[in-house]
Amino acid sequence: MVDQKSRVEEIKQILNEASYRYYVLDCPTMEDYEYDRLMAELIDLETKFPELKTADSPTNKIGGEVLTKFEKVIHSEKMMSLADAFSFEELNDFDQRVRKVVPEVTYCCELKIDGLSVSLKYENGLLIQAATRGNGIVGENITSNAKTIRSIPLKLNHPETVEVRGEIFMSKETFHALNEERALNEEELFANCRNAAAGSIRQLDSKIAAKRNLDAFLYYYLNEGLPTQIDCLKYMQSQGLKVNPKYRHCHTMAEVFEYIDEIAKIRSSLPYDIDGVVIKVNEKKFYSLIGETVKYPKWAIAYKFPPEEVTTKLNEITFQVGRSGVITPVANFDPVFVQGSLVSKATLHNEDYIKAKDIHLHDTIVIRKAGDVIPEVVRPILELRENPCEPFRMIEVCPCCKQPLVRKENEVDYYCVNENCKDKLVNKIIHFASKPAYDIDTLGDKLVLQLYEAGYLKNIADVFSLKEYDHELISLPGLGKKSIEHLLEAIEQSKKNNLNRLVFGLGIRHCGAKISTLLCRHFKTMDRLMSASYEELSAIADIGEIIALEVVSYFQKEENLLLIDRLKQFGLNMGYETQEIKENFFTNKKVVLTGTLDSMGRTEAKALIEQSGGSLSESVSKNTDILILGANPGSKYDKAKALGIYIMEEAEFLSKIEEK
Ligand code: 1X8
Repeated sequence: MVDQKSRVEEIKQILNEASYRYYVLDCPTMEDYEYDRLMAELIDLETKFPELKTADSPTNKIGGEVLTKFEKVIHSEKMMSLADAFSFEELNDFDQRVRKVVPEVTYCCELKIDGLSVSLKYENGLLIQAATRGNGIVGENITSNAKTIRSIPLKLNHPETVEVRGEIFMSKETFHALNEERALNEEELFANCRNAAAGSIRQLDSKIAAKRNLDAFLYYYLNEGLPTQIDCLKYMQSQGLKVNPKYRHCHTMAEVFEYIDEIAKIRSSLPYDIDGVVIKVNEKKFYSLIGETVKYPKWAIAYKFPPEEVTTKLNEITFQVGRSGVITPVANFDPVFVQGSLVSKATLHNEDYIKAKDIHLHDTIVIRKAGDVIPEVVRPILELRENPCEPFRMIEVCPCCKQPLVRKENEVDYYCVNENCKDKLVNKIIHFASKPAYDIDTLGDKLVLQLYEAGYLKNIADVFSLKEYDHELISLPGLGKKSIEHLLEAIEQSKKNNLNRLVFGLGIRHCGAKISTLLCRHFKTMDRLMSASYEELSAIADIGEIIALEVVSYFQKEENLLLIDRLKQFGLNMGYETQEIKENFFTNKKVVLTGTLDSMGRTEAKALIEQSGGSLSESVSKNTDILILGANPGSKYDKAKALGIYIMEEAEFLSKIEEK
């Protein structure tokens, strides 16, 4: 036993040292097979003698714990976000604000890693807890997953009780490999490194998280005692914590700008994604003097790089036919990576847009992500245009049914006005079945197209006659007995839907989900809505003349009346029921929301509170009953705390709504 104990200690030390050299210092000193062999021996010894397994054993890095959910963790100190700056001018403003308080500061500049923030707690040198940022006040306990990250030491070099904070991320290489594997398995791809890292750290099975090869850089050291940020970074390194080496001590803004310019040049060649540079006052003694807002410290700022622009070749402009018949030109280009994801198409909106940007076929074009998500064509590079060809010409016939297109007066869009155009009909049915409309989730886009092509679906009402063909449907490729049963059951169930879903699903022009609900709340039944006059409609708050005209004209058309008649015969709910509100937690309560919620937007939260008999107000006062706390809360949080108002987090809000 004594022998085994010393052997375990020996292997642990060798493996931990090897890991540190490999993952923290980026300087491997041991062959993989040697590492694996020692690891296997250690697993074997720990299985035979479980009492020899310790918290810092490298076998923890393999994962093993499977959770049912992540527990909440209240951060001992709020995890703040950073104020953003998008120009050097804004950085100069920051510098002036700082120097007004303390003229003699220097700055520590670091890379801003595009991952997810983490807090690590070490007790007497042992990692005891890892938590996500969450809303800054409450995060999730991700200890078992964080322990599998090989650059996060389970034990510090010198025993100490301390909290450190940093960023968990996935390298570009790991991200591409993971997506390749997912593509092979026909799994949904991650859009970028950050999403892949976030998805991996939220795995309940730590063995899966362990395989994702996550990494981490640490950048905050929450112990007092070290006078500067640079000292903290150096000390963290000496403790075995992984610190990004590209930090720099800058004494003037000119030096800061030089640093930013240098980083911008090497950004794309870094093995991980960064989205900017963090500039922190270096001298920690000034932090309390400079202070903080409720959201972020005033002694630090994040300079965000302008959106990454890449060039590619425009190969083709194709055209899509929307459910209203609107024709949308789409740029098809050589696939390129933009801000971490591969794109090959972008909307060109309409003819005017293409002409204004002077985009020609086969141009070299500049692409970027608008709002960081949707790719857009910024401009063509005119200097690279080869043998100038004809400028873009809009098509004159529908790409689907070949009928002539119509450009309506005062509109930029062209329309296919053929009511029997296949793409139009298919897209109408897809819209009807979609989640925000009639929400028949088993009836997805591909199935709608398949059922249309097989002759079973021509319009919305045909969805409800599918059950008459159940025996025939089974013979369609890819459809089994079970899936048909599920589909037909979901269709039957959907008939109980409230009227607002049907009205939205009809696809009346300008009637989105919100307007449809407004109309139904007012008229209560389909019959009353159908017979509403233009005057009645336009008298409703938020219903303008254009919408009123569209509604009246929709219900004047013979084919629409026939469609609704058929839907009635199929037994669809034609009424809008507002449930009697049962007395519940929110009844007559004045609620305020601060920050953003993960699961819904403000409008939806408002609707839920109102449906529960409560009301949502903008600001906190002594009359406020409840504050709902979202991510990045504002000053409302501090005010509510000071007034002793009941504060609930998103999880509690959701469970209270559920209870109701
Ligand atoms: C966020 C980040 C910080 C740093 C790097 N990457 C981030 N994403 C850094 O300080 N080097 S600081 C920070 C924050 O305070 N929210």
